[in-house]
Amino acid sequence: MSEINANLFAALRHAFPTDLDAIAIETDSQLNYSWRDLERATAMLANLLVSLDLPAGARIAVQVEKSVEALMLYLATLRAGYVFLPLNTAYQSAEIEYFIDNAEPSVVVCSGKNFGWVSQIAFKAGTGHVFTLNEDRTGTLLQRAALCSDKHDVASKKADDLAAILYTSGTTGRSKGAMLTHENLLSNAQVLKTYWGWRPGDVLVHVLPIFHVHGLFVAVHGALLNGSKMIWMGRFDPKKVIEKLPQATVFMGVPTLYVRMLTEPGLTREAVRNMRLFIAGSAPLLVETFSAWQERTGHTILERYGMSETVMLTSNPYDPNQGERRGGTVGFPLPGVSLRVCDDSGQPMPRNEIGGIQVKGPNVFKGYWRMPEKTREEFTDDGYFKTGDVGKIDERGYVTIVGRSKDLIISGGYNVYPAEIEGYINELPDVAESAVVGVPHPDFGEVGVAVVVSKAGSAVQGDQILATLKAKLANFKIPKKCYVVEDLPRNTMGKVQKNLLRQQYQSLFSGSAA
Ligand code: MLC
Ligand code: AMP
Repeated sequence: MSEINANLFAALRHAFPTDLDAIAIETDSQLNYSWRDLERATAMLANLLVSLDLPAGARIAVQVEKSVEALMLYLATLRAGYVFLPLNTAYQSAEIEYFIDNAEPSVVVCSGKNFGWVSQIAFKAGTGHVFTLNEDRTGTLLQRAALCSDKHDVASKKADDLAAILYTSGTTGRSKGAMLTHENLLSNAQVLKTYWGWRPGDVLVHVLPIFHVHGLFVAVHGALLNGSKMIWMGRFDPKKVIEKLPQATVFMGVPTLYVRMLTEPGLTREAVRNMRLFIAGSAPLLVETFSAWQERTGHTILERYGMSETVMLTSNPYDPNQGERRGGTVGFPLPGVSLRVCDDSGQPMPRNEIGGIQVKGPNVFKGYWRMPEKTREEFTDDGYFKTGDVGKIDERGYVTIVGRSKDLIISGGYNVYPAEIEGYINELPDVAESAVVGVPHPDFGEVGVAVVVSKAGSAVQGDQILATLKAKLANFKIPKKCYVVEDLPRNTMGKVQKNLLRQQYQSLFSGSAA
């Protein structure tokens, strides 16, 4: 009996509509891509990868601006059976060097403007091939792929084979690569297709970056598995999104996108008349935003919760028969996901009591890349993954996230780990020590503030520290303010009391009372 090919691409390809000449992707620069274009271009790119004679399980690391061709490269990597490693375009050389050294990709694809420094890092790390891919469809990747055949048999994969590695920063030490399998991604996409009621005729407005779970997996797989057209935007512009909404039915965004769209007078009931579903996630959606959206548009945002290691875990119901969408909650565990709330000793907590969220299911990742110890630490003996999120489950089964045990700031949907930023600040010659805390922000939800103690005799200013950091780190990680102080508040054990700093700076941007 021949085994079924568990390659995620095979399932996505199977869902292409019969009419391959129909439009699959329409871009904001007026380019249309048919399903046949997707089929042919992913075959050519897959054939290019195959021609490189890469080892099994080879990683293809990609740091390029958002484009349909970048999406095709993702799909081609799956198709050829290799492992996709997307990298945030904001990452700078020290960050990229770490990822490349750690993941040892066989292929690196970068923007032409970064080829000099990226290729230097890659070749030093032993990468065999560095290609370029630019937003305007130029670069060596497409030049080489153009010479390849447009026929390709989808590589055979087992459910447990790796499809992607997503780096997530750590509370201590360096980033960890979450290893996601074909089964993790496909099972989650299939569950969401049913749970969110994807139907014929749906059209998705795609505005998120495609180097994280939200834009790359949740949004893209959702549309492709439904054979749905995507209206593809290179970057988020609230006015342009609102203009496109009448031609769409589904929108996905981080809370900041909803906050920004609400500032637009063009967001009216008329503009959303054809919309079926607005989905939010990646960061807490304020009840205030949830209610304002409901009032303005008549639509109730569906909030869901997930993470790089697990793809999607919970969702507010789509079907009103299953319950209403409740602002401030992330809904119910998705079908197939077991979710429990435990105390510090690992004992499950009664309903409504707050504890650590642990999860299990076919969507939960295989482990951290080359970090068996770290992987073991993050799983319980009975196989639950400790999310690091703190929450509760109410008597009706709705999950609410109330905080995080991990020291993490989520800013505009991007994760920023204070430990990483403090590490960079503490390395500066004028700095004795530092603490970075998250404070409320009206646009980004939360942003970092750095509090620094300088070395004796130094007159270093906060702005100078931020300027130095800017040259080293991704821009979204840069604290929005930096204060130089005499000393940091400590408890009797000598531990910095970040809660006091958070309180002190709480109203810096929000204007709310401390
Ligand atoms: C940009 N800036 C940010 C920022 N984004 N600062 C803090 N947090 C952010 N998220 C800063 C830049 O550093 C820059 O500062 C200034 O804002 C303008 O930069 P920009 O690039 O022009 O910003 P903009 O295009 O407006 O981007 C904002 C945004 C973007 C909200 C559109 O951040 C975004 O796309 N966020 C989505 C992230 C996402 O997809 N998350 C999903 C993760 S998956 P300066 O000083 O340099 O001018 C996940 C799992 C799950 O979490 O459950 O989904
Ligand atoms: P990432 O590592 O980038 O995948 O981020 C995952 C983290 O984002 C989770 O562990 C949560 O802390 C947070 N997150 C995702 N969705 C939500 C949500 N709807 N509400 C609150 N936090 C969320």
